[in-house]
Amino acid sequence: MAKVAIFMGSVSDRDVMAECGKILDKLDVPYFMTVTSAHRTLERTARLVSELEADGCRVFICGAGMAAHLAGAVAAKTTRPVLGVPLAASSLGGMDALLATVQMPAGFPVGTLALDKAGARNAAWLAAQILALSDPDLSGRIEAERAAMRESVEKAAAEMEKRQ
Ligand code: RP5
Repeated sequence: MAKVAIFMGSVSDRDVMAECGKILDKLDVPYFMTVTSAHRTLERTARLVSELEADGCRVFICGAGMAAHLAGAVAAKTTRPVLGVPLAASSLGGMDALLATVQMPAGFPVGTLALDKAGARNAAWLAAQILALSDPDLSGRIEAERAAMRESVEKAAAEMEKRQ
């Protein structure tokens, strides 16, 4: 059963949003990933949110570029947390998607992450942290991954300092 939904506005967003899935795989969090658009398939987007909610999905991650309304449209349909990943898909370099995603009206928040792959990865981490509030095993896996990151920085630092 998917605990997290990963939506993207176009198949052209797939390579960036796949980064989300990689982190959730690493943390053993079940997810459902698909393409659905706020503009091109609005009814499908609304239906997916209702169906996934009914099946137990707890966090929605939405990546979109240009006039990025996907996360906002999902936030309009659910009171569960919605995380938005703005994507650089136009000659405006992602500023268009960033503003469209972050500037939600009061009462319909979209937790907006960084642009592109950095945001896709952190959306997965944040979704996992939200789920971990009621899942001590997942909390432990997140702690273990953080310990591994800490160790890798300490190892790199020790090697760099040794060469001086
Ligand atoms: C957005 O428009 C999508 O999320 C994508 O980032 C961008 C361009 O979509 P395509 O024209 O490549 O399908 O809706």
